[in-house]
Amino acid sequence: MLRLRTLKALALSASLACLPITAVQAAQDDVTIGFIVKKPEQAWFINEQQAATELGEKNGFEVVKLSGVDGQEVLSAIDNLHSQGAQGFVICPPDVRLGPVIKRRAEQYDMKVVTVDDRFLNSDGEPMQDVPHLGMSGYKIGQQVGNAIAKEIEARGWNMEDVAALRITNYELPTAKERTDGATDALLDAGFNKANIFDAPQQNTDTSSAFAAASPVLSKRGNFKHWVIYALNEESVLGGVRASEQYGLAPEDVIGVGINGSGAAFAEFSRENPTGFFGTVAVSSTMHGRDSAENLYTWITGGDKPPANTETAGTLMTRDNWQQVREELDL
Ligand code: FCA
Repeated sequence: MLRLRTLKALALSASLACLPITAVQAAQDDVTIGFIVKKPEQAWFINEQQAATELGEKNGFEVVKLSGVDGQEVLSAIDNLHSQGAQGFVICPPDVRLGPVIKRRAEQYDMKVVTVDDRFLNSDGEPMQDVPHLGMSGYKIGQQVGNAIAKEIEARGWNMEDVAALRITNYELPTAKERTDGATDALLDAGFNKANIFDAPQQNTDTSSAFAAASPVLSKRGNFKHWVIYALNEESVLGGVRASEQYGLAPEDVIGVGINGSGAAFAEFSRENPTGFFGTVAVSSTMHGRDSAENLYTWITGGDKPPANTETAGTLMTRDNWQQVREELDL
């Protein structure tokens, strides 16, 4: 690999004569960064890593894609990056409370670190302001979810008072809480009955943990005919929708709205018949992957430290417009 990189550097320097000074310096720096994600099998994270890799190919730096499903795997991923000569990494951590440990390990190796999606917490449970972060504006995107659900309740002519909400929660993760809080507030503002909101706390941020959390809640509240479902992401809403199907609810009695706009949603919208998964607030995972990697690369090559917190916005994607939104968001 080293030889390949040297060749790449030579080829680059041969074609650098006409580029501005900064580009010349950056290319000669021979930069390698890591991109560590908590759920490497999920389409959202695959796309982020892919976008970072493509940016690296374009700008002449190397991106090493790594999995960090728990603290131990993250620490060995950092060791691995150090042995490859990496100068820093982007990470979506498996547990935000690992922030101080991850930062310390990075500092030992003189590596720079930025977070994407899930922001590190310090030992007081506060966001670590000194680690640059890029992620969703959780509360606002949550409100979009709540508004989309309220609008669809109206479109279906349901009586708001008789509708139950399956709120799949993950209060360990601040961005998750912000998202479900935003959705709840928007629903309450639209006249939803607070007493009809039932919590299904999930242990993780994936479909199977949401399914496991949702099933008992549905069985316990069998008196409701109409259900709405929301959670921190579409993978979890899909878990809730699958549980509603297993419980015997018809798709027309369920309105699930997720967040992300990744391959999981595309697969659902591509099914021949509509399911209870009505929509998702799509955010560009391409942009998250690309911009976080670019921020880090700029910082490593002598540019400014990225801002403490960059918040991104979303667009509602449904069965009707998903292909168009997908294109707009470069997904
Ligand atoms: C969290 C969720 C992901 C995605 C990301 C932006 O990490 O688990 O599904 O929504 O935030």
